[in-house]
Amino acid sequence: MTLLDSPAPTAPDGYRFRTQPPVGTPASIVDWVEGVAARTRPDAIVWADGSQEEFDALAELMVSRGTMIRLNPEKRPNSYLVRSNPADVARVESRTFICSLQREDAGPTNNWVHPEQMRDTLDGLFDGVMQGRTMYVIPFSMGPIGSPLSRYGVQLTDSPYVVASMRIMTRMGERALERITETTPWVKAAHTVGYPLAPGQQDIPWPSNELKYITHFPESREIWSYGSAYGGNALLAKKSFALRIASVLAHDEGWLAEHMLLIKATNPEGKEFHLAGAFPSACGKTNLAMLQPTIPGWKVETVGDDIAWLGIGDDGQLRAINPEAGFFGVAPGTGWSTNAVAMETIQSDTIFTNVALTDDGDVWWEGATKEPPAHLIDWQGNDWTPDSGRPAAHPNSRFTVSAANCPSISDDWEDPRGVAIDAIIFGGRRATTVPLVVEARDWAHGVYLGATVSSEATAAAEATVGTLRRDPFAMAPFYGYNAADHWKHWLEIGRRLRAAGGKVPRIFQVNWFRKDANGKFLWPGFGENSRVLEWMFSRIEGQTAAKETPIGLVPVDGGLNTTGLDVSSEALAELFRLDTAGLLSDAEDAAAYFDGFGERVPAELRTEIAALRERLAS
Ligand code: O2Y
Ligand code: MN
Repeated sequence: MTLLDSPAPTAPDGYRFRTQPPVGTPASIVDWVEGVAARTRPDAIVWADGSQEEFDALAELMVSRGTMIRLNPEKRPNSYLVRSNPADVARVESRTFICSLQREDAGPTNNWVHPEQMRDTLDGLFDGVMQGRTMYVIPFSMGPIGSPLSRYGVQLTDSPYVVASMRIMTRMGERALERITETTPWVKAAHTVGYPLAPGQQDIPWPSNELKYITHFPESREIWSYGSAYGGNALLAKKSFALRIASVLAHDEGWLAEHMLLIKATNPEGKEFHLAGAFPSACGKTNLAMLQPTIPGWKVETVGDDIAWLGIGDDGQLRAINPEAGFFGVAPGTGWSTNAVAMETIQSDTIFTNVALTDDGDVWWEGATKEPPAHLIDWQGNDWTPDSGRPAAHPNSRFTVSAANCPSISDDWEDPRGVAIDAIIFGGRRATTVPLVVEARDWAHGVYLGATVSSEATAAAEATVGTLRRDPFAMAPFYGYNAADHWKHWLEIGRRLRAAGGKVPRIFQVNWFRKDANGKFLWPGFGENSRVLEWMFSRIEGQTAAKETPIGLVPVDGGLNTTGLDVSSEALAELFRLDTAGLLSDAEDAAAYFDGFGERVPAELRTEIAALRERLAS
């Protein structure tokens, strides 16, 4: 098929999708679209323009196919519920591949297949895979349109759900395409649900394939995804582009693509601080991104909830943008008492995936309210009551919503220059050993803290819940290259920041999840985490002394603001107790983890471990 004979797909209400490339579309894009169409043989091609009318027509189409349920407009205006195939509910790390020319360039955190071998496999899988379907062309910008820090991509997909989600998660369509000229670099991202339709074959609400491949070609900056329509597997702008491919671009071009939230905190005197924070999946990242401080006079606003691109600005400062335009947040656990900002954000204009449906056409999930409704339709479409003995919503069920809907969105969240970063934090989920907060001794120590992030697994990752895994920089599932080279890159960025003469961000480690001997959390978390932010910013301002310990700087006695806090002095002491044996064993575990990266581990990080062990031993 050529683009010129692409028929118009049927759309409800007489809406006419755009079936031809807009005038001025670079030939490189048209040629690529033609090439993929020739291989995948869709029935039609649609050039997504990103308009509200197009979104509404797609939603209508999906409602008519049973893919989407329109929620009660009085309860949840312009919002939809989607139920995925129960075998397609999360990112699949075991099926995610980095296909660099050299295995060592992918490193031990990644599945690796030689690009030629993977291309052979994909050739077979993509042959005719879009028959009976429409292929949508989605030009998109990661980052505010026109920002020098933004980058561009074009995703092809046969999933209207992906198109609708990409409209929320990115700046896509006409406004992005206008920015791509013949000389603009752009990333190729091809996606299929892997479920072609024979002539006359009835479609199903969530087409997907048991076999899945989420593949990345770092040298040619390409992404090919097969078999899943869910989240990170299918919305290729997010983890695949903004982290895996962007981490390679960033390494080559001298910036950072990180799995980090971005917030602005304002103190009672009106001074603003910007913070970037890396947290493994399911470590309270969205809650921190939307934190409501409990301490008087403080304000926290959201710049980004998941990904940050950071570079050294003309002013010598580390500056960051949120490359995304929306949130793809975990629903369970999000409630008025835990994250009221998120609850307000998703009152309208939201796509919910795999949550439960209430009898009055609204949505519910575990933690949305204290008491569950007496009856629901669960995420698989079955009747559910509180005594059903199973969750009503899938643990990895999601809301997809525009960041602009967020009441705590910061006025500078789309600043094309990025926000100037004052502090970087590395979080994890550790029941023991890791204190509530530690300030790094210097940049290299901070990089060590980043490289040794660890967390106990939860639902978003494919691991047994509770097992500990090292998750350097919270990037383990998202590296597009060898993680050890990333640590080296961070050390280099530190050197360049010092040379640039701007302020060098301070680095901190936090752990909200330490437990007592009875398994009870020692720290209340949520809004009370503002106390930890307050301590960090008073450190940056030089207003608070800190206590030197073998693992870094911690608050002096009374240094953390505990006024009005319901935490016993014993619990506070335990939150900062240095368990020397545990810390030594942790350092040994980190050294063994580094050994898996062989010679690529920067010497500075080996030195950090040796110095840490020495300090702990003495
Ligand atoms: O399961 C998925 O496909 C989504 S995973 C995800 C989504 C939003 C933000 N972060 C994550 C993550 O796993 O880090
Ligand atoms: Mn994430």
